[in-house]
Amino acid sequence: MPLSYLVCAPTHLEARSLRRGLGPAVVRRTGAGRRRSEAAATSTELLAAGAVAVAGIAGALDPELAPGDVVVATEVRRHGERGTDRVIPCPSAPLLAAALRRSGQRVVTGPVVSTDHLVTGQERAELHRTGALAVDMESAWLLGPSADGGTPACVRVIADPATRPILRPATVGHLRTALRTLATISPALAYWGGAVRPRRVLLASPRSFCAGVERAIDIVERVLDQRGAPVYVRKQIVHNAHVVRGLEARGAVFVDELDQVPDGATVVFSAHGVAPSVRAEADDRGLAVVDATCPLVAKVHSEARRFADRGDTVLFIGHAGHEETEGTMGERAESMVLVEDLEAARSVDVPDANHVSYLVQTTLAVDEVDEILHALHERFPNLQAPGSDDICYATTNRQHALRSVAHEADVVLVVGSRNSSNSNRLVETATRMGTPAHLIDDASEIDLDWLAGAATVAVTAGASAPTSLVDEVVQALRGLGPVDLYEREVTREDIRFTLPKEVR
Ligand code: 0JX
Ligand code: SF4
Repeated sequence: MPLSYLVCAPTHLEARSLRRGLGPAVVRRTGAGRRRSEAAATSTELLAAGAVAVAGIAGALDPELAPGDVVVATEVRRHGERGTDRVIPCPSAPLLAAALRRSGQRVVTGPVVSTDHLVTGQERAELHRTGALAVDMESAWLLGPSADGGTPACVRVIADPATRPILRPATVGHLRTALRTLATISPALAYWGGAVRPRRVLLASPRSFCAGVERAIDIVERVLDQRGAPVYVRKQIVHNAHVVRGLEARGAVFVDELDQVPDGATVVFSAHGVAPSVRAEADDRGLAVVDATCPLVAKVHSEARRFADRGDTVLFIGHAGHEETEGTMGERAESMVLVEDLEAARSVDVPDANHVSYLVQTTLAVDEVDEILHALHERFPNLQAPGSDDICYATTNRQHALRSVAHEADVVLVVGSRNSSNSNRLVETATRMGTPAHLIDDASEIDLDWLAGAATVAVTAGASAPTSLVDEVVQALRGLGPVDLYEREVTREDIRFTLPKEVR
C-alpha cells in the first residue's frame, strides 16, 4: 500500500504557492519558526503520515545560490547552541532533485540547516563553512519526530542570497521570485508522494564488476602510480561514465584514436580489445603500450585468427560500431562477416557453406544469440563453433541472476552507462520477460514515476558499473519508505585474471 504523505509549508504565502499544484489535501500550513514547527510536528496528523516533506523558502548560505534556486536537502541539521545537535538524513534527495531538474528548475543538493533565530551576515558565513547550503527556521523541528523510521524530505527555494538577511525590505523582489518557483515544484513533490511506500528490493547477484573490468581499471591505476600522469587510454577503459570520470580525476586522458597520443607516451588499450592495425600503429609510433584487453576477449580474437587461417568464413555475431566488434573483426577483416540479428542470420551469404564458423561478442544476450545460432545451423549444417562459449561467464551470470528476480519485480533498475553493451542486454533480458526495465547511470536518473505502484523493485548492474552506485540506488529507495532488502545469488564468482607484466 502507498504511504500517505503530507507537505508542510510554514507560512501562508508558502502554503498558497504549493496548494496551486498539490491541492489543499496534502499541504499543511504549519507556522513559522521553531515553536510552531515543534507543535505541528507532534500533531496527530503529522505523526500518522507515512511521509513528510517540508517545502518553503530559505536563506542561502552558499554565495553561489541566487533567488529562485532550489535546494533539495540531503540532510537537515538542527542547529543548537553548541552547533549541530541532530542530523536528519533525507535519502530520497537525488530522486526528488532529478524530478525537479526534469521540470526545468535549477537544483542543488546538500545539507540544509535549521536555526531558531534569523541568521544574518557573519553567522551565515560560519554556517556555510560547515558545508550547509541554505538555512531555514522550521525543517529540523517539523521533520524531527517523524524522521525516525519515517520518510523525510525537504525542498527549499532560495529567497535571499547569502549576503542578505531574510525578509529585509530589499529582498521583497527576491521573495516574489522564490514564491513563484515554489509554485512550480508541486508536480515533483506529487511524484515523490506517489512513490512513497514500503517495498521489497531484490538484488540480483552476481552484478557489477567482472574480473576483466577489475583488471582493466587496476591496470590504469597501476600505470598512473608507476609512470605518473598523464596516462593515455585509447577509448573508454570500460563503458562506464563514473569509472571514466574517476580515472580522469587521477590523470588518465581518454582519447579516441592514437593520433591524439603524444610521441613517446604510454597508452593503455581498453578492456574491449583492439584490431591488429591499432597495435601496428602504436608500434610504428614507438608508443609504450599496456594492454588491458580482457583475456576472454583476447580468446575470441585468437579463434578469429585460427578459423580464418584454416579457410573458414567466420560469422561474427555482434553489434556494428562496438569496439569489441571492430577489434575482433579487424583480426581477419577479409574472412569475417558481421551478423547483427536474426534477420541477418537468415540472409547472410557465404562463398562456401561447408566452411563456415561463428564467433560471438562476449556481452550479448544468451537467449537472443541462441535464436540466431538456431537459424544459422539450419542454413549451414556444418557450422563450426568456438571451443567454448564466447559470451563470457560474467555476461551469462548477470543475465541468469536477473532472470531469477525480474519475474517477481514490478520494475527493474539496471545500473550502467548507455554505451555499455552488457548493461543494455540486461535491460532487454528483463523486458523480454515482461518486466519494465530502465538503464540508469546512477540514482539521480531514477524517475519517481517508475516507482509509483512498484511494490517490488529488482536492482542489478552491468559488468562495468561500480557496486557503490548500486548501494546509492538502494539508499535512495530507502528514502521512499521502509525497504525489505533481499539478495538473490545464483552463483558465486571467484575468477581473477593476472595482470600484464608491464604493471606487475
Ligand atoms: O559494452 P560492453 O558491455 O562490451 O563493455 P563494458 O560495459 O565496458 O563492460 C565490461 C567490458 C566488457 C568487455 O567485454
Ligand atoms: Fe571480460 Fe566478460 Fe568482463 Fe568483458 S564482460 S571484460 S569479456 S569478463
